[in-house]
Amino acid sequence: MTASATINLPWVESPFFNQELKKANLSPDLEAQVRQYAEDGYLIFDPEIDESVLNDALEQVGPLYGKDLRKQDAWQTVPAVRAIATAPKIMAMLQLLYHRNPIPFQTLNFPVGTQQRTHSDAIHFNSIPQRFMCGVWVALEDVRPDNGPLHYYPGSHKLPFYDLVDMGLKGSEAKTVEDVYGKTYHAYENRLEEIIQAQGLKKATLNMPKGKAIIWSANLLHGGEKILTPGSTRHSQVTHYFFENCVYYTPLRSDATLDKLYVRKITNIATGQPVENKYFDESLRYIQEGYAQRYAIPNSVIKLGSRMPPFLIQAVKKFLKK
Ligand SMILES: O=C(O)CCC(=O)C(=O)O
Repeated sequence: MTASATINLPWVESPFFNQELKKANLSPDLEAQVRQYAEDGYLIFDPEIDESVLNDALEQVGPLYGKDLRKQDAWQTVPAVRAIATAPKIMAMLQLLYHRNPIPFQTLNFPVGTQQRTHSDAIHFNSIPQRFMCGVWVALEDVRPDNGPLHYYPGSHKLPFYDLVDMGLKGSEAKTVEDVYGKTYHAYENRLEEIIQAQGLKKATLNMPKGKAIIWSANLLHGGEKILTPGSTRHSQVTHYFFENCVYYTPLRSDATLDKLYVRKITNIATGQPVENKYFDESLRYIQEGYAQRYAIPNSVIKLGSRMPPFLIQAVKKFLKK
């Protein structure tokens, strides 16, 4: 369900948000939370995850890091990571904030602060219609000013989504993953820093006790602060969510305006099932992850079709739509 028949955006990002909120009839607490998310682009809350689940995630992901300082998709083997990604309070809050079913599709676990430069997640993961994406970051230990807290720019989600083309960068040019996350991404980070300075945006940092969570919206600018105490840990888990009934793609590898869309094939962590890319409720059957190529009827079959009786053509069309 979208916020209004005239806008195809999450209701918290819609020009009709104030009217919609009045009609929503929420309790004062929930109303304040939804309003804060709409205005600031983030929400800090208690997802009420059992301490034993947090500890299991912390302990069981530990050996999986190897030499790396992050572990992607540990949910596949560690039930506690999956339990955090699908925690009922988180899922319910996301359902309320987006009015669509949330789809957790990627987990990242970190043993230390990431010191990541400021970015918008929408450059990594975007949806059509846009902004149906968010991140939920859960502290697996207390976060202090010295162990690399998260930083974010309240209200920055209201900036336009600066796609690569807006930054003078060409997404489909990068040929290798190294090019994408090296050359292209660094140029993006540099240009975003200039935008932040030019706009005079104010940064906030997040010192947070173990177990608390922050939801950030797709376009909220955020990153990781410097680690001031060398060797300190800062265990955390980020889960990225899309929402149902969208096309999912990677802007960092796309020139979307030129029909060069790098589509994602995602798995719903909650069900373990693949999720269909959909455009206005119609399933788009992409062949594989990568530049959009949909299953199409080959020319030879079209030629053959001209000699087929109409009932057979209808039957084939019906079959292809399945
Ligand atoms: O945990 C952090 O320091 C930053 C994480 C982050 O920026 C992200 O996952 O998008």
